[in-house]
Order: sequence, then C-alpha cells, then structure tokens
Amino acid sequence: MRDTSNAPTPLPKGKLLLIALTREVSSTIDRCELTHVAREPIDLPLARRQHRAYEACLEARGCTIERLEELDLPDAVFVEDTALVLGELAIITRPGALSRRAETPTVAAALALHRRLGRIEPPGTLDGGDVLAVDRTLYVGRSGRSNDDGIDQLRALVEPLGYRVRPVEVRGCLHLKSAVTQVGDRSLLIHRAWTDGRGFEGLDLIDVAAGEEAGANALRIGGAVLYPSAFPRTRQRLADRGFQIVPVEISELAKAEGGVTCCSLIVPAR
Ligand code: CIR
Repeated sequence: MRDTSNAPTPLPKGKLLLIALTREVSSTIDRCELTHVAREPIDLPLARRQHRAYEACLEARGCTIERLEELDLPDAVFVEDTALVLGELAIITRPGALSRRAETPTVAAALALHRRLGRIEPPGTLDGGDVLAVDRTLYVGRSGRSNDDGIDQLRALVEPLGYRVRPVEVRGCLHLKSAVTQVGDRSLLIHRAWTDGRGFEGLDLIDVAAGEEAGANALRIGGAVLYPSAFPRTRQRLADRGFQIVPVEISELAKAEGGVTCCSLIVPAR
C-alpha cells in the first residue's frame, strides 16, 4: 500500500516550525554504553562530520538546530533518550543506564524554554528511545532501559492530557525505536524479530529487508524520511511505497548503537 500522506511537501519559508535539539559527539564516545553490538573503534572526527551532516539534513527539512553544550559524557550525543517532547509538555526521563543520568539537566534547562516540564522519578527508568508516539498513542518499550515504574509514571503524566500509553515487548535490541519507527501517518517500519508487531493494530507495518536487521530506525521529518545509507534494500522498499528518503551516513554513531532518531529531540514550535 502506498502511503500518500508522505508525498513531498514544500518546506516552510522563513517561518520557524521545528526546533531540533542536538549535542556534539563527545570526545569520550568510545566509552559508550553497548548492549548488543560488539565494541569497535570509533573514528571521532568522522563521527563528528557525520553528525554535522545529519544536522544539515534536519536544517534542510525545516528545523532550526539548537545545540546543547558539549558534555564529557560518552553517550551525550544521543539526546533523544533524555526527554519526550509532546505538544503540551516535555518529560525529562530518568535514563536506564546510570552513566547517562547526568545528561538530563542541560536538556531540562533547554526544554524549559519551550514546554512545561514533567519528570520521571526514582525508581522509575525511561529512555526516550523507548517511546514511539503515533498521534495520541504512546507505545513504550519494556526494555533493559525502561521499567514498569517508569512507564506507570509516564502514563500518570500524559493520560490526563488525552494520551494512551501502550507497553510493548522488545527483545534482542536496545530500544523500542531500534525495532520500530513511524515513517508515514499510518505506517511503521518494523523488524519483527525485535518486536512482534502486536499492539500496532490499525497501522500499516512495513518490514525491513532480510539482512538489514538494524534498519527499522528512521526519522520522519518535514515530509521526508531520514534514513541510514547502510540499508539500501529497505530504503528501496520505502521509496517504492512513495516515501521521500533522505539518506544519511551514520556508520560511526551506529557503532555506539545510535540511530537517526536518537541524535535529536524535535520540538515543534508553538
Ligand atoms: C546507549 O546505549 O545508551 C547508547 N550507546 C546508544 C543510545 C541510542 N539511543 C537511541 O537509539 N535512542
């Protein structure tokens, strides 16, 4: 089925619509957390060039980049995990990895300029990479990083605003959004070995191509889909369905288990 919702749309001219919070790749990224990928040397200058090119793609899709201050924390570039930004509020997470908790104060300070803040408190843990928002449904991965207490706290914060929270089982990967992301209004890109697709009734599920297991992480932005160049067969599958694909090379960030969603926090301007 062709998802016509994704037909290229003209970019807004001279009007601030989206802010993308990003952060420089840390000089200590080679000490990043890893869950299922074997550690490999990361070429820091190349990682930084790839990250700049990623930011340039976001700008080309209508985002204004707001760079957070650089931190000497290995995974600080992966800002997505530190917050969940909704129309009405931003929720500062409590990342599941201890080494990542010091990333949140600078994100909270930046988001406080744009949204009312909520917070996940101990003993809850939640990584933004585990939250897939489709309209007013928040699918939340029960992963090694996000626990039931964190999910319950999220529910208490957002249900009064009219959101539904749907826990989803994930296995074999880091986050829910390693396994499934949104590519069109009603279309998700999914790797079913990592999440089996139950719970997404009513949505069109597009499977990644065989041999491209890590290819389910795509970033839908400004009428297009930012997508890693490492997965050409899945990319073709998306293009055949009418999605406008913007390829990005993120080989060095992928060695840290990073994808295209995790390097930004998109804040729709109000
Ligand atoms: C971590 O393990 O936390 C980082 N090395 C990778 C985080 C990637 N985040 C994401 O996909 N949302």
